[in-house]
Amino acid sequence: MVTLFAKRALLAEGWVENLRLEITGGAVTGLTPDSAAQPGDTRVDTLLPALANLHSHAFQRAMAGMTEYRLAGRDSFWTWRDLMYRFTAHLDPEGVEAIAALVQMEMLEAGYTSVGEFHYLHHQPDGQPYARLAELSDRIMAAAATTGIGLTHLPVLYSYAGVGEVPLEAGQRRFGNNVDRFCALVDQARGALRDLPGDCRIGIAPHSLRATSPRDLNTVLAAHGEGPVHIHISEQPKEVEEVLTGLGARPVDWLLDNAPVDDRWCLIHATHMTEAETRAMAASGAVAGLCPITEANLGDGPFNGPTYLAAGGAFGVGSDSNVRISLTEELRTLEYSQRLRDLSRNVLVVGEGSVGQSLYSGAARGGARALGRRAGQIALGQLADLVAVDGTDPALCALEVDQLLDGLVFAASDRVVTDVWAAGRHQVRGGRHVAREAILARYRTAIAELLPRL
Ligand code: NGQ
Ligand code: ZN
Repeated sequence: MVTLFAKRALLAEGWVENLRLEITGGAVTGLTPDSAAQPGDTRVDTLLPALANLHSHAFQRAMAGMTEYRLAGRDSFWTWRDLMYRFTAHLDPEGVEAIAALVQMEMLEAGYTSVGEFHYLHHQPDGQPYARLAELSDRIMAAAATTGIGLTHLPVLYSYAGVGEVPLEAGQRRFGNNVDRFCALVDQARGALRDLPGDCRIGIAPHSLRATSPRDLNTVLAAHGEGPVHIHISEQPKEVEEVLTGLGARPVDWLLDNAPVDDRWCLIHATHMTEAETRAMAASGAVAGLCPITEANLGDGPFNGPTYLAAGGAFGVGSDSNVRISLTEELRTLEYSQRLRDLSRNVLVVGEGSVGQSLYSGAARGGARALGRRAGQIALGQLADLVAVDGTDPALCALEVDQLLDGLVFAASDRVVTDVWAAGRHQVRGGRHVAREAILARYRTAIAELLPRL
């Protein structure tokens, strides 16, 4: 058993002081507010439920900063995607693992304790499977074993280049599987997952309505009756047009009418929705997987937050392209996208209240649900997904306790994070990951080998 003592903590029922917390088998097994610290307790200042990072493509971390050069008249999400495809052609298994370990470490240091890895880089550059079909899933899991992050591994079904079963482009060959090979890959990955701690999970991710067909979608859903289901949806206007033309309805409308969307589901982006789609999605129980930094970086557009929250919709956040890993910035960018659109302030809260609290607690609960983790709040029986922040930091020290999350989201940087426990694994201490030097060294070596190939 591990014990912590926090000067203050945000429990499911609200803020408490002088909390002793016990962790057994990765879960919270004791909570005693108004106590005294005891010898052997790990002491922290302010303890919060840690967030899940519900959407990541780990490998894209290594191309951060390589796609911000304007080529006259032609830059868009789609030209970014071409550059990204070109980059993937040079990655080998060792590089994939080294990059994934780096980005998972950065996530932990930012205060995330789990990640939904939306994994579609499956095969060799020419499209041939590796000797072991799930080789690159193994590499993501090996990275998770190194970093201690709570992994929800989401192998991706990516079969087509567009609605109507358009054949894959050359740059997409590494992603491609038909349904049978996809199911074999998921089975292999599920086997490998047994070597990871028991909080790690597997789900499935039909990539998008562009990259799957209605029939294939049905088949994989029938074959995988439990666990998270993630899908990209309505990120770009051109995608909405393509689905409207090809399938006869807007993407969210089509999905809600043709798939059993419920609280197992996470709809990534869901940027371009009508009011009716927004309300219907909120009512479905699915989690909106919002990726505000990436959505800003790629020029996607703002989420329809006010309608969605008013309709009781669940949401969480993800770092997607991993161009930058920052939990505070992710949440702040989400709110600022709404303010800039609406020429307003304090948008993402229903009725009255703290925006920081609404964003942080909402993303904690929704993110955990999307990743199939029993987490999202500090309560008995929940996983010990915990983050400690330094309330004496200049960005926070002037604030009342009920303003702390506003300070965290709008005024602080991730440097205020001191300690992180992922299902009880104490992976960040004094703001640094416990294996930081080794992970960095391996990343630098992998990048040195990769750069001459680019
Ligand atoms: C992805 N990224 O899966 O990494 C996609 C690009 C695609 C975003 N949608 C690939 N942000 O859409 O086919
Ligand atoms: Zn994505």
